Amino acid sequence: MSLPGAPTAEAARVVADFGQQLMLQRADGTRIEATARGKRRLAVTGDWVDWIPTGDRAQVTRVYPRHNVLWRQDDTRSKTFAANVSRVVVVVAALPRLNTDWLDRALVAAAAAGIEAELVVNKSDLAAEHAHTMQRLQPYAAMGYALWPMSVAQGSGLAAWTQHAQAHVSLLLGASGVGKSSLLNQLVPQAQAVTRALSAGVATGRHTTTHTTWHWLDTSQHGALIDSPGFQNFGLHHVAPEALASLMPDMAAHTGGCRFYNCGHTHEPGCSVRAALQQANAGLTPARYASYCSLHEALTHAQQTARRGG
Ligand SMILES: Nc1nc2c(ncn2[C@@H]2O[C@H](COP(=O)(O)OP(=O)(O)OP(=O)(O)O)[C@@H](O)[C@H]2O)c(=O)[nH]1
Ligand SMILES: [Mg+2]
Ligand SMILES: [Zn+2]
Repeated sequence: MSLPGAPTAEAARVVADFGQQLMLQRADGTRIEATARGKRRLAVTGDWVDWIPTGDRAQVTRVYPRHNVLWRQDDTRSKTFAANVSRVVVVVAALPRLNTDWLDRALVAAAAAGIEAELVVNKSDLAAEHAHTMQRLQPYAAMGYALWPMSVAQGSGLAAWTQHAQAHVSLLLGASGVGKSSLLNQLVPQAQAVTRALSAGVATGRHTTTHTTWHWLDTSQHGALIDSPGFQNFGLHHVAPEALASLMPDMAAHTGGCRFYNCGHTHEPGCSVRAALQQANAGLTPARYASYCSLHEALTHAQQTARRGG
């Protein structure tokens, strides 16, 4: 991957992010623990950084410009997931049940970051629930997202995705318990990521994975998987409501003919999106349109709150 402001030979890649502490991997493959202070704290998994030795540790002195960065932002907090990835792999599963509001937000965040997204649909061994989930995901396939049904536990459907993943730096993103770390362990057994039965996680309200970590898929170090902790609330306050329709492919397909150039597609007369809703084959489902409207309202509210100064 070529970089803007190409890193020097001594630059290192952040391969794990523990908050103040980072793990860096140098060009020769060796790893060194690093401390990030002040603004350097902004370094996250996937970043290229410059560093200086301080005893047997490193201190980050510079974070290189990023190709891309995925993050979420709510009222009070912003959370950066990872930088310089080539794919966001949204992992969903037969269980826990698919939350389409969460999914829509994840896909919008990826689009806003300019990163292609695809969906792994895990736990096909839970046949009835999986079939139902695949059915609910059909609109997403129709709007162009690749769906990868599989059972990580049983190994079915894994081979094709594994081959495809070799060419990418994939950020695994998903709710707690969908099987992100299980998938990582299948492809990179030496990762030995901790996984945990759903009931245990739900009962304690904790997520099994607590840090975002980078794992090479092979010794040639082309492809990588980035495992991340599951979470529930996907704030999108960094996305302007006016940009939202362009970040949802099934909405964007119909925005060209609106009467007003700044149509919000919620109530305006002469709206070509709402006209498309009346057509059976337009590819925009009432559920996705409702999702757009509720997101649009939430983002408008967030924008107004920010303008009023919080
Ligand atoms: N039935 C079934 N269970 C699976 C499959 N893949 C993973 N699991 C189970 O799902 C549970 C959660 O898996 P994890 O890999 O820990 O989930 P995670 O997405 O990493 O969760 P967090 O780290 O909390 O975000 C574990 O008990 C796994 O054994 C599958 O294909 N089928
Ligand atoms: Mg995990
Ligand atoms: Zn419109």
